[in-house]
Amino acid sequence: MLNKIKLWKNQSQSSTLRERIEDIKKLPVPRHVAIIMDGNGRWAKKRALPRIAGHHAGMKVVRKTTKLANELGIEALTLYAFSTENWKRPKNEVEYLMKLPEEFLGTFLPELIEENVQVKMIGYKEQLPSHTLRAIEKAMEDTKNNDGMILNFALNYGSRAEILDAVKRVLNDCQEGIIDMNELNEDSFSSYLMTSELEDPDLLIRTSGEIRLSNFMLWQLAYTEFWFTEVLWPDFAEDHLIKAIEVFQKRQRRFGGV
Ligand code: V0D
Repeated sequence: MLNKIKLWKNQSQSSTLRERIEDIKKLPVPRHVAIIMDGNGRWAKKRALPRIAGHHAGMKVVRKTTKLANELGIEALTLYAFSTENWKRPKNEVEYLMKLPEEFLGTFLPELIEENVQVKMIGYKEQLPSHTLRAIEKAMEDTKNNDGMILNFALNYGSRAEILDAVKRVLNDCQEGIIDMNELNEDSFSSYLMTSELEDPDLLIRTSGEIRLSNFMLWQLAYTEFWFTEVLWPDFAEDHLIKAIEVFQKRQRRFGGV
């Protein structure tokens, strides 16, 4: 028995990525995966590079992750790209970050269209530089008829502010007689959040060894499985997303029966 287990383990470890992808696709995959892409600054520091070099490397990983998620049949991928807290960073770093959507889309939008991906965004658009917003809105427009994976960027997003705004709009709708207070429940409240068109995430991934939510999707993550890794975002590779989903599927097999 011990031998058998050992043999099986060895085989599984020597499986190619291709084989592991095919195995994952035989079982239900998480429909919505959310990722807190942390560790770009630390990655750069380790290499004595400026922080922006870490952000640029991280952007390339966004592309690779999108491609694999799409191939695995994941229906929605939400990426936390910029929080409402990130404005406190040095001005030149923020300016650089705000150019990344244009650079990303300038390079990859044709491929995303080709792959039937729909680009979406959650977060407060008002404070974004107009050049950033323009690029994102063009991408949303150019991909709005696609019906494949949703690639949802959380940009200038904060969850407590999102919930408070939802509460204010609910109160306003009550006052105006648009809804009755007694009709308000978890489902109808969800429709006031920025994620109204999305299902709640099934799996949350956070890189870089921090074990906290940092004001990300507090309402939406109530029943979500969490997977944390020490890996820094620019080092996040196919192998890590595959591992996270393998763990997710094992947990589902263990607890899904009830
Ligand atoms: C830096 C790691 C892609 C996290 C990934 C403005 C921090 C690379 C986008 C992007 C960022 C956003 C919207 C869109 C297309 C692409 C992005 C930001 C930061 C913040 F429609 N990467 N990326 N946006 N980084």
